[in-house]
Amino acid sequence: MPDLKIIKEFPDNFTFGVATSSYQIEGNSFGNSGLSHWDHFSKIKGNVYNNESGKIACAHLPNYKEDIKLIAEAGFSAYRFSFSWPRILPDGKGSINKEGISFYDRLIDELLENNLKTFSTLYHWDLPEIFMSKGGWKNRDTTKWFADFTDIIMRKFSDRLNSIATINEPWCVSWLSHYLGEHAPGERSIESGVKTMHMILVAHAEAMQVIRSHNYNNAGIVLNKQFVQPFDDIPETLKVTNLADEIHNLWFDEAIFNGVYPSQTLDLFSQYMPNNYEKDLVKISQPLDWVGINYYTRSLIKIDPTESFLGYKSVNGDLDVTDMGWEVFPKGLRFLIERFHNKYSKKIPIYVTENGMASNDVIQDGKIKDFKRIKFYSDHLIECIKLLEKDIPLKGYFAWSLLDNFEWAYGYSKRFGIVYVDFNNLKRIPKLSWKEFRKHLK
Ligand code: GCO
Repeated sequence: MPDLKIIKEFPDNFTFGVATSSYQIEGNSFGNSGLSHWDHFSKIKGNVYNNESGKIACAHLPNYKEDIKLIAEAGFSAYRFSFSWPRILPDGKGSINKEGISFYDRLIDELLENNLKTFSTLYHWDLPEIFMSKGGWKNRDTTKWFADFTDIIMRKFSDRLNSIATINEPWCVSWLSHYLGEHAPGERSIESGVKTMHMILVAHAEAMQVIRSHNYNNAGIVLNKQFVQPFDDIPETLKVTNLADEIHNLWFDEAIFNGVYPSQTLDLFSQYMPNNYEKDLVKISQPLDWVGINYYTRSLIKIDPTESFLGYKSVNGDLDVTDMGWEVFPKGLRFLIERFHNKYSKKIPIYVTENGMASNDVIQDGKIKDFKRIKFYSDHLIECIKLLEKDIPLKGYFAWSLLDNFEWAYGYSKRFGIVYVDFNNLKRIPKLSWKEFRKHLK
């Protein structure tokens, strides 16, 4: 039987938490929220499984106390959540929705009362719908509006936030959403993809400047990393594997920590880059207090002549896959963090801000026996221990996710939670993985 005994090997000051995001759990129809571009995207047939949306999601708004109890009872010491921009500013800017402010006020107070550290994110993909007609993240003005939104968060909440992340997963916000078209706004254009690969980092920089103007000093960014390996060893494959590594990983690392973009990708992107992008790199590379790494899987990179722009596609090898079809490769987590640590800042604290798996969970005799998930967590935590043994400043680990929730284009068909949600009646039922965390965290 898999277990999470490994937890006992972590130092006492290591932070164990769970993560969620606003649009995936809150329920956008509650609390007078404005619409997000995900509300728009999910209305268009074919974008989201079963035409589902985040309208109700886990109805976290009316149930947040129960959800926080589940975090505290399992023994976690931190909760990673995000602020919904349209919930606070239904028109993206201008007048504030009091109910939105009141919700986060109560949420944060409830977390603190339960001795949970508040790890917040400013942007986990819920762009106010109203900005879509203005070009969304392609428009530099959006980065300024994001700075204004950041200022509101800082004024209202920063004294109660243990940690602030600017952007969650810039690769997903840009490439996945504007070139691959899989996420809102669903664009499939090279120009949009490239533009947003830069603009989202400008947004990060603008937000950081606002955060610093409030003398706040525990701020960072959350990067999703993909472990890429060549499908075969012909030179052309090695070349495109480096390109994939740059687009997924090094584009962001190099810009944020070295103030440059990696050359192979920049050559390919250059004709689409915004004017004077070099100037922005100065503020994009301002110092951070920590970095968050989200890790799920590896990809094998294979030459694909039908992909005329990049020339490759990602394929699976022969490893076990999760319900998302993603290969399980725990070593990749260690490799990516170690490489990051050696290449960039040796001192910057690192958090695993997301790690987890989807499985096709079912209730049997009132129980959800998600043994595969327990093993997944255990195998990845073993890699974290190895990092600590090398004195790498890994400070915490957040399981994705507290609840089964709105898994973006997959709707409610993919279950990532350590707590099962019955989407017919919104009842929460802790899975065995939740119980296993509780057993070893308490
Ligand atoms: C992410 C996403 C989550 C997803 C998770 C599983 O930050 O990648 O933030 O929202 O649900 O990654 O796909």
